[in-house]
Amino acid sequence: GDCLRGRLQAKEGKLVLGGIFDYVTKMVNADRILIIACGTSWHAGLVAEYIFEEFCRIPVEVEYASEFRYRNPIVNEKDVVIAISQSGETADTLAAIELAKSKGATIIGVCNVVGSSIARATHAGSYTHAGPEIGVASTKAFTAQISVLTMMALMIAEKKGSLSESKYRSLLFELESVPDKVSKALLLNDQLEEIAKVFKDARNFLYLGRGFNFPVALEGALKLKEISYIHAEGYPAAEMKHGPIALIDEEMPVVVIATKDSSYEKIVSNVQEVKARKGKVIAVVSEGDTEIPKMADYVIEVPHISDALMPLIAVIPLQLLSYHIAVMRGCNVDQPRNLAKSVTV
Ligand code: F1P
Repeated sequence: GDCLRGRLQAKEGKLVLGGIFDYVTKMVNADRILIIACGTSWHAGLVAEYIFEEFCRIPVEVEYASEFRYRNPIVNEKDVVIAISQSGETADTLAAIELAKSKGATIIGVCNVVGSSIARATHAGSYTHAGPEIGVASTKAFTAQISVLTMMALMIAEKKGSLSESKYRSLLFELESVPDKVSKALLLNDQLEEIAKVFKDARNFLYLGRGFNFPVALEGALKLKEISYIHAEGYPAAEMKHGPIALIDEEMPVVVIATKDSSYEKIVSNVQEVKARKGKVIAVVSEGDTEIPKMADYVIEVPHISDALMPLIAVIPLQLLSYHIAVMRGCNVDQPRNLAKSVTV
């Protein structure tokens, strides 16, 4: 039927498929993948863009459903649309799905709530099974969405032959190490509470990241805005020189996601640029890094993992930082003002 069925699982080194199995060929042969979502789910979609293009070599576009639904987009029956939603009830995402469907696209859903409106509106897909989000702001849904989307990309890449067998296997192997690494990242809690004490009265924050970590910078900024009401902006670090650099002075905390990957040397120079303007750098680095810790004011070490999987780990300290700042400012982290769990209008 027209609902989400089954789920993806890594079992004995192979991906076992549920409901999206019927659509694998369609996904493998897609001219492009269009991702639609809102808020945190949109950030998970941006991570997925990088992952799908890297692993599957299929062009990907990511759009805010809230924008897509009101314009006249070019969509056709060769498009595969992935709709991402924690609640499965977001009205903008639902309307965007209906629009894409009316133009003949195949809709794959990534939802958390079983039997939700979005799940029912899609042709097939996968549930994230992250459990209920107690608070309004999405946290574990983000990591669950990225995990599912990564497995989808691996499945397509395997069928397409766009990844070498050894790369495919090593990524699957690394995916299995994620729960342990997330547990380790959660042990950073006390350190983040201390950093939160220093910055709880800041009026603005800047978040920077490159590559797979750029959407993490956006998500870190969104989490801070949503639950602590501090103005925050996320930027690709390379874009800093095109504008946001003007904001940096000794009053500006700059969270830099600077884990070891192919763009590491570039992010080192971004940190230098911030320090040269006396910004306060809070750096998220890979365990054992020695270069950035020499320059940063505060250093948060996370376990190392391949760059494509780093968003799953790097977002944890940013969520904890927002949480502690919000609590210290007396904000209700579970029910932030003006926000609804499901935005149904
Ligand atoms: C999208 C979203 C959430 C945000 C807030 C408002 O929801 O923007 O990311 O935290 O709850 O809605 P969803 O479509 O993922 O349920």
